[in-house]
Amino acid sequence: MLIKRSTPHHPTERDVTPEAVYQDRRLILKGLGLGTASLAFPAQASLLDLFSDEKAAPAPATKEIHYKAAARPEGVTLTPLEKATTHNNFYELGTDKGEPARNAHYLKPEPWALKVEGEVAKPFTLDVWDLINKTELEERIYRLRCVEAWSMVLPWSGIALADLIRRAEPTSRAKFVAFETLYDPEQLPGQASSNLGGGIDYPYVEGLRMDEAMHPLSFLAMGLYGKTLPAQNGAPIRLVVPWKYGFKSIKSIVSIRLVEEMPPTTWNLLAPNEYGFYANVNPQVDHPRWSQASERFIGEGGIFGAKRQPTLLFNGYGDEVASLYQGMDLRKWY
Ligand SMILES: Nc1nc2c(c(=O)[nH]1)N[C@H]1C(S)=C(S)[C@@H](COP(=O)(O)O)O[C@H]1N2
Ligand SMILES: [Mo]
Repeated sequence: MLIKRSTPHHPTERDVTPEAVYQDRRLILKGLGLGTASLAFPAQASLLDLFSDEKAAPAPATKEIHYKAAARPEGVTLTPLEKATTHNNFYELGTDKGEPARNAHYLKPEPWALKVEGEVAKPFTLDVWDLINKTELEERIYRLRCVEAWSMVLPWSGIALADLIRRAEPTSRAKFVAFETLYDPEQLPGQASSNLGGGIDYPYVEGLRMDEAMHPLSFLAMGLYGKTLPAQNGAPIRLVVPWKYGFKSIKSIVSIRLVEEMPPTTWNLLAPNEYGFYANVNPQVDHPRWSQASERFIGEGGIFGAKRQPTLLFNGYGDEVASLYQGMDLRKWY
């Protein structure tokens, strides 16, 4: 269902997806009635949202993939597939958590061309389905921490980002990597509607410093739970950078461009004081409008019952990645 929201706006990630507010509104609406309550909440979160059917998600159309399964780490609870595919941020398919699943059918991930270009000796265009069908993908169990203070742990399959970049032979001028999501409003209707897509200037873009991109943890995922990615999770290929806030993990990528200068990134463009280029998970650096000290783990059950746990520096991957930021003031380079 396409819901009309009142005015175009420049959201911040939490403004348009306020789970806590959503719950509060329900309670307040019961007590106060619609008219008064509507003034108290962000205009873009229409009251109609309250009555949308969160369960109407079509089954994701995915295929079996060939991958080397990872050992399931002991004492780690995985987020169920059902949660990972119905609680999404993919604003091109809608800004509410349930909308990407409901609008997933718009995106046609097959065929899919991905370019690796820019400051490289050997630029190439890849058919992502070739990669999926002809490679044994590797499975990685990664924590993903959203800037909105919820987290998931999921088994992704794919390849190291560095593998793909190396094939293009970066030149010495390559200092950063710029990523771009597909721009096609027919497949990603939020790109054509500020009501649906949150008024972001699309295509969604992201970036990493070269050493971050080449780090063995940086991963291009083409599978989730042993099947190709559901559209709402960024089919057919998306980034997963597990030590950074989720917004760095750009979905449905069509271009990976090696560049000399730090590239623009979507959330930094929208609200530079709230979202930096680095976006390393850090419990000591709060978002200007909320604490990052703890998070809700999305496991069984809904987000409201979700277990609160402390946020870990670099999302728990500090042993592997802290050296990348030696000597940098992480309060300044948030
Ligand atoms: N193209 C694109 N990529 C995106 C987003 C988006 O809106 N558009 N949202 C980001 C955010 S904020 C998060 S938390 C993760 C969520 O990934 P998931 O839905 O697979 O959990 O995707 C990221 N990648
Ligand atoms: Mo996020």
